[in-house]
Amino acid sequence: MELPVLNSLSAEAPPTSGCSSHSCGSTDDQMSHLPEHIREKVHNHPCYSEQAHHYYARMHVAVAPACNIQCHYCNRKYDCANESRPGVVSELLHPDQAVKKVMAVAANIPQMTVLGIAGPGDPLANPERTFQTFRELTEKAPDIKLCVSTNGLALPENVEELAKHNIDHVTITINCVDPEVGAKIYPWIFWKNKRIRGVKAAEILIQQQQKGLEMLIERGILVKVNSVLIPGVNDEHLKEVSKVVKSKGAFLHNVMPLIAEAEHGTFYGVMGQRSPTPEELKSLQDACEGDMNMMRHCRQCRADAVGLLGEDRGMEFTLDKIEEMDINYEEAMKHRAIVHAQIEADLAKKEEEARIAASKPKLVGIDFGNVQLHPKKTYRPVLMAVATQGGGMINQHFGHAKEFLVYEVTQNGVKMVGHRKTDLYCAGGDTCGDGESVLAKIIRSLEGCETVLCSKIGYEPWAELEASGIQPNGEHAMEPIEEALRAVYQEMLEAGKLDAPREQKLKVSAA
Ligand code: CLF
Ligand code: SF4
Repeated sequence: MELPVLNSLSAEAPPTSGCSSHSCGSTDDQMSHLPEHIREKVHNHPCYSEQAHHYYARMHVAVAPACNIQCHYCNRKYDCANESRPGVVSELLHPDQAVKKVMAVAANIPQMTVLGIAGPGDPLANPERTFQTFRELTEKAPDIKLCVSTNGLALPENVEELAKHNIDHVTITINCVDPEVGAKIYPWIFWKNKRIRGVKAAEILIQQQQKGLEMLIERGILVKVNSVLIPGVNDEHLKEVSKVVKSKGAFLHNVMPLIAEAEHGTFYGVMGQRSPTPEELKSLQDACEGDMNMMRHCRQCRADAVGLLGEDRGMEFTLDKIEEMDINYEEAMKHRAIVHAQIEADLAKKEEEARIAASKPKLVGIDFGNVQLHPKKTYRPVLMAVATQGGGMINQHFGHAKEFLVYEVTQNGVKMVGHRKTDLYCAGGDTCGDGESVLAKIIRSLEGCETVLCSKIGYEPWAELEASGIQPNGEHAMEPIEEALRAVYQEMLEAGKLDAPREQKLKVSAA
């Protein structure tokens, strides 16, 4: 059968449907407009709700070694780049080992709500192993949500089976809807026992992805679309992808930066294809946001990640350690239910406080106290970095942070826009062998941010940050992140710092 050309999908797209919020799950407010049945599905999923990612954890089990396509950004000795940062999967698991591991993690990390299968290959290219794992977990750990991430090639034939296992969340990696673009990303696919190359391969893959997406939506399964932003290949095209998947009812779009290093041995890495800058990523996410709910808190997890997004506790749960654990899952479930109820009570309290604050009359979106605002004036947005260990609080020492969350604060409110990974300052301080100190690298990673909030910071990094035009701030230790950021924005406003564009550019002086 001849396959339709899919590069004009948006012209034929049906009217848009689904959630109209710009950033689902970003704040209490953005969650509150969702219909109850959707809210129920996303409120404790750390990837589908930005708020939940501060409180709830996920884990992946690496049960799926094979893949049915080749992406130019993947080397299968490493984790699946759909859903992971490069790094060898520590242990490939059989389904029974995976089930044991999930129960051990869920008993020891009661905040764990979601089990995802995301590699190291494609879960649906390994359907027996994937579905055996889901089947056993549905029976033995019924309080855990199941999640899967796929390239979509084998999706249509597996949709029924996914629905049977009560899987509410599916991620499809869709990097293009135009086969000409696809041919630059996928050298081949394995389809009906044959290797197919070039535009034809991309055409089949796109058709399968779109068909799978439609079938999942028809069955009420929430779909998140991941796209890898590859500068010069699909950067402009991803706006079209966003429009198309939204028009079909996808819930969330997650545009992730390409990771391409020569040492990973990927085609792009070896060919010197560059990754996007944080500014390029944010600008594309902003452009797509008009059409779609955007995910901005993705950490490109390993295929065997364990813990809150951004942390990896996998080494606490290696097979030999699990063997020694004595797990009573009945008891663990009771404890998990208590912990979840506490988190929900805290979140409900925050939601109520936000609702009361929002109902108070004010000139603009945030409380500016006694500051007189010019009614027609727009005050500039400010990027602020935060060191946190979770719980939605500013609760991490600058020197202990392996990543900083980045928020954009405007007169209309606070929005998480990304994160920046760093080297650990306290573990180093010496040069990294390339003439640049760890501190200088951290400062460079914070480019664009005007302030960094943390629970504590030493004298040396304080001075270097200040000299580089980034204001360190330890005054809001142990405060909720959004409240603290609003307070800092208000201080800047009162000091008249938001009237003119930011003049100071980053000057990294620490060498
Ligand atoms: Fe895993 Fe993916 Fe499910 Fe989340 S991860 S299968 S939806 S449970 Fe989440 Fe990790 Fe980003 Fe994936 S932060 S890479 S989006
Ligand atoms: Fe690698 Fe995932 Fe692409 Fe398969 S789908 S080639 S595992 S990145």
